[in-house]
Amino acid sequence: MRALVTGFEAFDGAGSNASHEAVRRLPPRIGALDIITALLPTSFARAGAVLIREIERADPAIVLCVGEARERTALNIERIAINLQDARTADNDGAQPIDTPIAAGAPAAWFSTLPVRAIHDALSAAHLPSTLSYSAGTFVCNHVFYTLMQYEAQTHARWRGGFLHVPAWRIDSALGKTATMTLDDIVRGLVIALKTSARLPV
Ligand code: PCA
Repeated sequence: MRALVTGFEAFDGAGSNASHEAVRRLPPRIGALDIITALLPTSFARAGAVLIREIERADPAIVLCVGEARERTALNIERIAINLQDARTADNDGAQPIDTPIAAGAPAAWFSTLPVRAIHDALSAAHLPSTLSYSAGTFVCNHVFYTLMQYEAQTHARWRGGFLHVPAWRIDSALGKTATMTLDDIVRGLVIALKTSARLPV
């Protein structure tokens, strides 16, 4: 059984992205689960196509997309992706869509198909800060999450997918943000989320 786990490029002037740093530290194998990782561009125009190409290549049972939410202080298990782009800053291509749908005429929202409650419970049992989140924002992460879930529905996929936002992991003086979790704990959280999704013992 394979899991595809994606992180994002740094964006908005930051030197790194906690999602990429955590994803690239995952072991190649977790129990019976082979871990395949990929880096997505922080780009409204390009990220979705890269994600779909990686899914087709990996033929996974689980797809977990991971992004950084600097202002958040816990692992945020995203429940719902919405059909809206409303960027407060430009993406890495300089694009800044405001008040536009991701896919005109498509459903307003899609739910994660990962076992979000079980992941939350498993993270809490491991004493990691975790919350069920009802908004992945309206920037590139939500765009990728929506694209993932719409692709799953349209292709009647056998895999299950979802999105997790992680906090920033180190003080970035240019942005004035303070890390609230260590990178080791973020990686530990991803491993627990993947084990729970694959129904492996945590
Ligand atoms: N976070 C951004 C996009 C890339 C990332 O890591 C977001 O929350 O939309």
